[in-house]
Amino acid sequence: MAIKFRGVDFIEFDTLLSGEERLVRDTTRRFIEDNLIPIIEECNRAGRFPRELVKPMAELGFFGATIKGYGCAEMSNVEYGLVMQELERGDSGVRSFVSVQSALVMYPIYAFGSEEQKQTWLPALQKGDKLGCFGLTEPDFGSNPGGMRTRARKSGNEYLLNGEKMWITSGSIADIAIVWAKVEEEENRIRGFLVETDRPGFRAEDIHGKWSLRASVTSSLSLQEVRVPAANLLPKTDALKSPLMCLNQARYGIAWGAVGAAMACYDCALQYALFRKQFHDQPIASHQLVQEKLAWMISEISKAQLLALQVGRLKDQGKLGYQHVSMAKRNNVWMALECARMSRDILGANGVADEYPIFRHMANLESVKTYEGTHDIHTLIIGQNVTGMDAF
Ligand code: TGC
Ligand code: FAD
Repeated sequence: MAIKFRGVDFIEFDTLLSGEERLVRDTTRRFIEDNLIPIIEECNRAGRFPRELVKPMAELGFFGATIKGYGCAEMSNVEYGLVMQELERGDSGVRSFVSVQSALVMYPIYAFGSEEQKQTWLPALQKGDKLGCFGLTEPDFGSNPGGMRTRARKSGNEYLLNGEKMWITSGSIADIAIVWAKVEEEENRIRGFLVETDRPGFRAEDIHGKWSLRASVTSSLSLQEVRVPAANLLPKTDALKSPLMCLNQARYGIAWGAVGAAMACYDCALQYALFRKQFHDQPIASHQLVQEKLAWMISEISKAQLLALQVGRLKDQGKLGYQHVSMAKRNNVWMALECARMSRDILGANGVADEYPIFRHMANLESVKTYEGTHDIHTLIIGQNVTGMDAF
């Protein structure tokens, strides 16, 4: 049974959006319907990133969409959020790719880079001519990136970088890596570096055997005496706060993206329940317990839409705190994962087959729950904000 996505709007959410916002959302939805949905199950089976979509996505302005100038689309944050929602309705791995390129590579260059660095990299990254990755996590430091071991040592007019990064999205396909390292000459203060991936001593190796985000490239990075010019230091980076500021951008996109994954699962489960008959020749949608699941999902999706929109409006007004982003990422990813599990249940045995998108979304969302700050780390960020007490 072919299931087409019809959008999910129980509470007239669309009336809260401007015409321009709806246009951006609908354009992205069509792009995903026409270009990603037909190939995503094959990509997922093969563990293949659909690289052929990079250029078309660049042309639609998805990369660095909220950046002013440098050829970027200059979308509002709400428009960008709606793009992320539609991308993740297709697949979390493709949304991840765009998140990394935009929020974790272009944003730090824009926010912390010199004018020369911006001119060199932003237009090329926007066009998809160059791809980027973001190296913060290390084998022994995930939730606690402040403990990182990667070091930069000044040597004349260069820095020498040494260290290992782990679980890096787009690592082996990147032309440029944003690498976070402690600078020995600055009392081990964390700074960001632009590292061209063809420099001697830089190696990226893919992590295989993932059950999740199979359409996304995930790699480990090794840096051994990698020399970069001093001009590759991102000059305005200053301690752990700088990479955490990048994470806010990406977490914001995930809060919207998760709504898209939940919508995909709910819509598929609803259509299936209306069509599948069990007992007395009645559709399973007529049973109370199935309706309870559908009612839970549509309620939670509606609340998550409102949370994402409010966070987006605050961001557009310059009033967003990182605790707000944590709440939206934590709630919406949890909600999406619960929707995926309930939807899988409604499909019975068919729920485990990749003829339907649900299991893929469910497996993807397990990573989304972990990366960009685990669910529990966001609990602690919110807890710290409301109590003033650090429980990390
Ligand atoms: P802590 O002492 O709390 O904070 C250090 C300074 O930073 C400030 N701060 C933030 N600033 C901006 N945005 C945030 N989100 C911030 N969180 C904290 C803080 O106020 C402080 O400022 P100041 O002026 O007092 O110095 O730092 P901590 O070492 O105790 O760590 C706090 C903690 C645990 C919340 C943080 O380390 C954390 O968020 N850990 C999670 C790590 C994480 O999310 N890693 C993600 C890696 S990238 C990734 O997963 C990409 S996935 C691909 C995709 O997106 O699709
Ligand atoms: P850990 O930090 O070891 O946590 C393990 C468990 O312990 C979790 O349940 C956690 O919540 C819990 N825990 C940890 N500390 C505490 C505490 N103080 N109190 C209570 N519970 C705690 N990183 C990048 O830098 N760049 C990327 O592009 C990137 N892409 C990724 C792509 C994928 C597919 C995945 C899976 C991860 C990616 N990551 C990336 C890494 C990701 O950010 C980390 O996995 C994440 O931050 C968690 O770190 P960890 O896996 O080391 O888990």
